[in-house]
Formats: sequence, C-alpha cells, structure tokens
Amino acid sequence: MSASDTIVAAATPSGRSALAVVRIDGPLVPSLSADGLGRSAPLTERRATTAVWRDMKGEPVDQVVAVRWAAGRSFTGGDTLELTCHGNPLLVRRIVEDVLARGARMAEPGEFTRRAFLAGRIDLTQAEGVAGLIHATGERALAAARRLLAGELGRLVAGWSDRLLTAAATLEAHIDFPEEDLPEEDPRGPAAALASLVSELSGYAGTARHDAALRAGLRVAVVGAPNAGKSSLLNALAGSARALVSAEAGTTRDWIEAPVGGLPLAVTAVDTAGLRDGGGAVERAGMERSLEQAESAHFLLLVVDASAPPPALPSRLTSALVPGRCLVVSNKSDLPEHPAQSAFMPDIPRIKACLLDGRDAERIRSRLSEALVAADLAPGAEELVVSVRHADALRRAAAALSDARRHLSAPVQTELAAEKCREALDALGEIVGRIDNERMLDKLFASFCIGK
Ligand SMILES: Nc1nc2c(ncn2[C@@H]2O[C@H](COP(=O)(O)OP(=O)(O)OP(=O)(O)O)[C@@H](O)[C@H]2O)c(=O)[nH]1
Ligand SMILES: [Mg+2]
Repeated sequence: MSASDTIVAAATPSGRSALAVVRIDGPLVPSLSADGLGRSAPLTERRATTAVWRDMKGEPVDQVVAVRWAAGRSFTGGDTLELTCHGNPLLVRRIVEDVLARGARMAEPGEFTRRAFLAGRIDLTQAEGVAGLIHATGERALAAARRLLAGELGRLVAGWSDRLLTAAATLEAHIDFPEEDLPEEDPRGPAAALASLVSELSGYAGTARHDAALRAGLRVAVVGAPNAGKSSLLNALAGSARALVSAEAGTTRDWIEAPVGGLPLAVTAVDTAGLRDGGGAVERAGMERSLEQAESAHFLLLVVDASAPPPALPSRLTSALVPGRCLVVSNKSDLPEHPAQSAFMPDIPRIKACLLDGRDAERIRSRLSEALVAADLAPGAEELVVSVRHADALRRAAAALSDARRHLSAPVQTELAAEKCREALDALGEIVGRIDNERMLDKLFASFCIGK
C-alpha cells in the first residue's frame, strides 16, 4: 500500500443517480488529466472544468466535470483528480477501468483518508470523524463526528500530553542529576498534576458509554395491557400507520418495530402484545415475546388506558419498570380519568396523551428524548463522546498515571514513575495516531467506505 501508487475508486454508491464521482490520487494524476481529458495544458487547480473523458482508444466515455488539486494542497496531500460524471454505474465502471488500464490501482477502503492521515493533513481522530460523518444515523452522531473532524479531541490530547511532558520533565531531571543538585525540588511535586490528569482522562473515557447509542441507536419497547393504545402510540411515534389498531383486545400478537422520526438519535420503537391473564396459546406466546422485548429494551413506554382502572401487570414486567428507565403514557386523555389512576405507579414519570390521532406525537417524542438523556442512555447535545478505541487508550493512560503517582509516594521511585509517564504519553499518542501501529491502522481504515 504505497503512497507512490496512483489509486482510483468511485466515491459514490453504485446505482443510478444524477451524478457520480470518481476519485483519483497519486503521481499519475497530471498525465491522466492530460490523456483522459485530452488536454495539452494542465487543468487549472481547484477549478471545475468541463471536458470529455476518452478511453485509451480515444473513444468518448462521458462528459465530466474535472477538478484537480496539486500535491501539498489536497485533502490527501498528493495530486488528486475528481471526475463528476453522469450517475450510471456503466459509465463509472468504464472510467474506473480506463484509469486502471492507464496504470492506477483500485483504492482500499478508506485509503484516501489514510493518505491524508499519513501526509499529516489530519490526525487519526479527524479521520474517524470523516467515517463518523458518513455513518452517522442521527443528528447527535453527526454532531459528535463534526467535533472529531474539527480536531476537538486532538486538541484535548495535545493539552494533556503537554501537561504530562512538563510533569515527566521534572521527574527526568531528578533522574539525570544527582539529588543534591536540585535541593528545593521535590520529586513528589508532579503528583498533583498527575492526579488531575487521571481524573480528566477517566472522565472523558467514561463518555464512551454513549458510543454504542450514537452508532447503533436505542430500542424502546411499548408495553401495557391490551387495548391501552400501544399500537396507536407506535404509529404516532413512527408517523405512519405501521401497526393495526382496533377496539378488539389482543390485536397485536407479534412485536412490530418502527424507527421513531424526529429524534436526535436513532431510536427504534417496538410495539408488543398486550399483557393480561388468560388468552389462547397464540396470545400467550405473543405475551412471552412482549416480556422478552421489555427486558431487552433500553427504555420502556408503559401505555395505560387512563379512563379505566389501573391494569394488573405481570411481575416480570413490573420488575423491568425501573424508575428512570420508564415513562408512563397515560392515554385516552379525551375521556374522564378513572379516580384510581392517580395512585398508579407514583414513582414513574407520566405524560398524558390522546393517541386517537397524531396530535400528541411531538410532545411525546420530545419527552422521550429528554428521558433518554436523563436516564443517561444518550448524550446531551453539548457532550463530547469518545469512541471505545479512544476510551481504551485513555484508560490505559490513566492507569499508567495512577501507577506513576504511587511511585511518587514514599519511598519515592522516580525512575518507575517516569517510565509510567512515558507509557501514558504513548497511550495518548495512539489516540491521535502518533504511534506507529500498522495493524491498528489497517483495522481502523478497513471500516471506511471505498472512495473515502
Ligand atoms: N378514546 C380514545 N381511544 C383511543 C385512544 N388511543 C387509542 N384508542 C382506541 O383504543 C383501541 C385500542 O387501541 P390500540 O392502539 O389497538 O391498542 P393496543 O394497546 O395496541 O391493543 P392490543 O394490541 O390489543 O393490545 C382502539 O379502538 C383505539 O382507537 C385515545 O387516546 N382515546
Ligand atoms: Mg396493539
């Protein structure tokens, strides 16, 4: 995987679209622009130029818009050419094959971004930000990716590394010079600096608990007695008539899932069979599945028909109804409320709703969104969320610094402490990619799209 190769890939997905982009990077770009585009003069840098791409036999393939970036001024750091052609996979394939025939090779997944990283244009966290922007499934994941791409984590790491270097330098001075030369310096001096670093690093590592929610989203199970309005709630949250709604109790048997629109995070709502005593074999099998869904969901919406007496719910469900992980949707607010409702599940927050139509959908969505943050299942809008990879390195750095601190208490073992500080610096370096680790880079960039 040499940077002296010229690489090519379609940067847009295969399929018919208005336009498609073919990306080329490497030293062959100047000759490719001359030959493929039939231009004697080089393309003006960063200027869209309309031209016809011709294959090696001189046959026209497509009219394209070409943009060239010169080495040192491109994203990858190398000579880059982007061709925007018509969005037909046949045209894209012919252009790519022609570029291959002229001496380029297919790009590996993420190789353009990897080149940008290797050329020092971006650090590893920014490269991850690029992948994050492409894969984000909700607004909050997009925001997290933008912050990575903007270099926020990279700057934090630089700050921590600076502070650590200062502390380590003090320790090294004690090792390099006999102690009598540094009478007023106490080797335990950096201990406080190390302690505050440990707590900061551990704090940021903890934000990775939200990484999975940002990547994969959350599951919210809609549970309750038959006829409470669970399917009506699913439909309101999904914004479409996904599930059957009927006055007959026991309508829903299989669980039904649908994405909840309009939330900053990818949330899937799961409608389930109503829970009650009795019922036939099929209904009972449905109820078993409801309980499994309730137990595996991140959060529960318990729908209650507020015009009726409070439902008797199986203990397996009530034990899953943990305050902070559950919201009662007190439905049928268009009807008079049953007096016994006020004493039902007083520990669990509730929201009144009428689910005959979508009028309360927005209010329930925003309440659900707040509840997910309050339950610490989702990050708040302003929180920086680090990935599991970052957290692993932060934890190793914090552990090494805790050890370093221990070596600074009596009897002081300065050399061991200094060694631990270097270990922590290496771990921090891994986050931004300062440490050479080919295997880690292979794994990281393999998850990218081809052409990125
Ligand atoms: N008056 C009134 N009726 C409602 C409201 N929400 C739902 N219903 C009615 O209640 C009945 C049951 O609604 P569903 O959404 O099917 O209830 P469910 O909980 O999914 O029922 P099962 O699948 O049988 O367990 C239907 O006739 C709905 O039209 C409401 O806010 N007010
Ligand atoms: Mg139903």
